[in-house]
Formats: sequence, structure tokens, C-alpha cells
Amino acid sequence: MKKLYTALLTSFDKEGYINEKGLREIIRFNIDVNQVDGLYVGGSTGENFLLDTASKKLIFKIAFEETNGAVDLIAQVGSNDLHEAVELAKYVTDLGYKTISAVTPYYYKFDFEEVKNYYNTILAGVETDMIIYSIPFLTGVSLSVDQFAELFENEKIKGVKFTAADFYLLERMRTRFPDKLIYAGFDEMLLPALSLGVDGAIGSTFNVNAKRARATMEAVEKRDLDQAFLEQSKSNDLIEAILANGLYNTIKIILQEEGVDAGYCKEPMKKPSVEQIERAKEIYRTLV
Ligand code: HMN
Repeated sequence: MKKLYTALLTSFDKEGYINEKGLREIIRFNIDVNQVDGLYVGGSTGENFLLDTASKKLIFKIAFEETNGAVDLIAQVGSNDLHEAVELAKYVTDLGYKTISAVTPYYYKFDFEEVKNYYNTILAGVETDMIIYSIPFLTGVSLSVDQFAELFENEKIKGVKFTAADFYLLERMRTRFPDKLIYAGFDEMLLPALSLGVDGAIGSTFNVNAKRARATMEAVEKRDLDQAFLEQSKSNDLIEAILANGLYNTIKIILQEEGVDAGYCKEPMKKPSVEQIERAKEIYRTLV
């Protein structure tokens, strides 16, 4: 069965500090109500790249405690500070995480040897599995099939979170690496990714749209493409509205309407305006 992972949000207070109670509520909602298979902790959706090391560790710890084995966990430990990535990989491994992930290093134009050294260095000190986090539209780093093959020579690297709209590359990857895990990273393109045989999906909108995403997966499993299209189309009405109103703020407001203390985003992300809040509530009433 294909796996559905929520990319975990972080609840922050008005000053941008972690709201532990709220974070625990988001985790519980994903386990109890959304019934997802797992959580992707410390990704873009968690506003991870705005955080210091201590805050990242706190989130990993809270997620591990609160899930208490109920669902799978993947800890995104990647960082442009390779020392930090190594430290976080060891930290989550000691907590008991079985799988880590790391975003490709970004901002500077690293060559492939540097990218490869980054993954092998993170993995040298731990026995966990690794899922590469490939998200070229934010990092500017695009890897070729041959480069993935070279990274996969490290047997701890079990797969990739593929957040790209390049379906030719996705098909080439699926064909070349039948035994590697490929997780789709764009929720609005879940159906085409499923049609190319991904093993599951990791996404932000599953915080509020997990049941429909699951229905899409089940329809594809049954080869009922009409139903799968219908589900994806309904999901995309929601995702389109969420993206137009501001991704993370809107998901947080929708969760608040569900009674979850999802809190605020952390600066430099903006607080939502009155209009944004009203629109998010309308999206909740009409599209969730
Ligand atoms: C993460 O790192 O938190 C997520 O896995 C990222 C995930 O791929 C999301 N991408 C971003 O937010 C950049 C998607 O779920 C995305 O939010 C969604 O498809 C809407 O575009």
C-alpha cells in the first residue's frame, strides 16, 4: 500500500517561538483525524530553514514523543551547515528515528562532488536510512538520473522525495530504480505521480486534505481513473485556493477552524491579514 505522509507544520506563538501545545495538537490531528501513515518532520512546511539548531531539535523530540510509534517518521536534517546536519542526524538517530532526509545543499552553486560528499558525510555517523530531498524550484539544484544513481551507491540512501513537475525524469527514475522509494512532493500533481508508480506522497496540504489524497491513491490502486481524476480535481480546487491565499498561513487557519492550535508563521513570514483570515475561513467552509 502506498504511503501518505503529512509534511508537518510548526505552530509558533506571535513572537515566533515554538508553541509546544499547538505542535502536539497538529501531530495528534494528523494521527487521529487525518490518519496518515507518517510525518515528514523538519521540512519546508515546518519552516525549518528559519530555525536555530535548538528549535529543530525540540521539534524532532516533540514529534517523536507525541507519535509514540503510532506512525512512521522521517526527520529532515539537511542544512547548509554540514556540521549541523551531522549533529541533527545523530540527534534524531539517538531519539529513535529510523529514517532521515536531507535537502540538497543550496544557495551556492555546489558541484555534484560536493553534493555527494554532503550526503555521504551526513550518513557516515549514523545507521539510519536516508531519503534525498530534491526540490529544484526552491534550491536551484537539479540532479540527473545518472547523478541519482551515483548517490544511490550509498546503500543507506533508500529513495527520494521528488518535489518537481518533471514527469519525464520521474518516469526515468522509476524505470531505472525499481527498488528505491520515490515519494511525490507536489500534492496538486499526486495523480500523475501515482500513475508513474511513486511509492507514496509527502505534502503540506495533507494537514487538511488527507482523506481526499487517500481517496485518489485508492482509486489509482483500483485502476479507477475517472474517480481518481475527480478526487484530484476536488483537491486541486482546494490547493489552488490555498496557494492563492498564502500557503502556510491558510493551512494554519483551516486547522484552527478544526480546533487545532496551529498558531502563527515565523518571521520573516507575515502574519495573516484580516482579509486573508476571512478568505481562509471561507475556503474551509466551501472546499475542505
Ligand atoms: C516539506 O518539505 O515540508 C514538504 O515535503 C514540501 C512539499 O513538497 C510541499 N512543498 C512546499 O511547500 C514547497 C508541497 O506539499 C506543496 O506545499 C504543495 O504541493 C502545494 O504546492
